Parts: sequence; C-alpha cells; structure tokens
Amino acid sequence: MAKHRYLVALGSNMRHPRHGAPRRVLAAALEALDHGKLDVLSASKVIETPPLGHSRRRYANAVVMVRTKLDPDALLGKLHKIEHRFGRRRLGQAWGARVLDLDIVLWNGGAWASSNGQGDCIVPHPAFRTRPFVLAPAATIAGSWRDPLTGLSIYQLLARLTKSRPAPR
Ligand code: A4P
Ligand code: MG
Repeated sequence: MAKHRYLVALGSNMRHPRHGAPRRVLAAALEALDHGKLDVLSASKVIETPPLGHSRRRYANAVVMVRTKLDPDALLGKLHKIEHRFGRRRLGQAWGARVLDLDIVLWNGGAWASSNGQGDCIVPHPAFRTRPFVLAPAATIAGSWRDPLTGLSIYQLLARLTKSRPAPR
C-alpha cells in the first residue's frame, strides 16, 4: 500500500502533570507521533500564540509532516488515541482549554470528507486557511504545499492572511 504524506497541527494550552508546560507537551507529542505506523519527516519549531476564541491561556503550536500508510479516517482515529493518552477528554465544549489538540491540516491525496459514528473527518481542515498559528509554522516546513481547494500554497495563504490584518502597533 502506498504511503501518504500529511501535515498535522499540534496545539496545547494546558499543563500536563508529567510533561509540564504546553511547549513540553508538544515535544512529548512529537515523540508519540514518530512511532509505529507513523514517521515524522519534519517538524516546525514550537511557537507561542495568543488564544483564538474564548480560552484565556496562551497556546503552544507546531506543525509536523508525517508519512504513513493510514488513510485520513485511520490517522484521525490514531490522533484521537494519542490525545486521549495525554489526558484530553472531550467535554462538549468546542475550543475549550486542552492539553493536546492534533488536527489533520492537509494530505497529499487532495480533498477528503467522511463521517461515521465517532464524528467527521474533513481534509483540508476547514479552518486552517485563516489560522496564523497553523500557517506560520507550516510555512517553515512545507511552504510550497498547495491547498487543493484554492490552489494557493501555504506561503500564499499566509501572505494573504498577514496582508488582511492591520499591522500590530
Ligand atoms: N474533525 C473533522 N476534520 C478534522 C481534521 N481534519 N482534523 C472533527 C481534526 N479533527 C477533525 O475536533 C472536533 C471534531 O472535528 C472532531 O470530532 C473531529 O472528528 P476536536 O479536536 O474534538 O475539538 P476542537 O479541537 O475543539 O475543535 P476544532 O475544530 O479542531 O478546533 P480547532 O480548530 O483545533 O481550534 N488558538 C491558538 N492560538 N492556537 C490553537 O491551537 N485552537 C483552537 C481550537 C482554538 N484557538 C486556538 C487554537
Ligand atoms: Mg481538534
């Protein structure tokens, strides 16, 4: 079976009892991702970002490129298991504070959408084009990767986002 490539976004804004601060949670998550059926090919630096949404805590964010035979459904199932191992419990509050969030941003198979009893899986991630905390680290490892829906590269999506915001004072 052919191997696929994925961009996976990592986020954390809560301490983990053993790993510690969000930045260290992401370092441990990276090790967990580079295991078994998954190979981490490259990883961005971890950046600290202001929260988008109602949570007040700052986030640590990063993006990794992963190679695996798993299709998006199977990979998302695996990512949910890793989140669970890190203590993530889905309490019904979207965008709540979380010890670890793992989202599939893009894969090299184009667009994917599926739904089962566990939830849906949509790739490209529907919100990644407007998220600096995804696009900025993604640009450092996969800037020329093109979004199959808009045809724009990650560099171009990031430039578009930066231009549409007023410069910080
Ligand atoms: N789902 C569908 N497609 C995907 C995909 N491509 N990757 C479904 C991951 N999940 C996908 O996700 C909700 C549902 O999306 C799941 O059932 C899954 O099957 P979730 O992880 O349970 O909940 P969530 O993380 O609260 O929702 P979501 O939409 O993933 O939130 P986001 O987009 O991750 O936003 N601010 C900063 N600075 N940094 C952050 O990382 N993150 C969020 C959460 C808000 N503000 C932030 C950050
Ligand atoms: Mg998520």
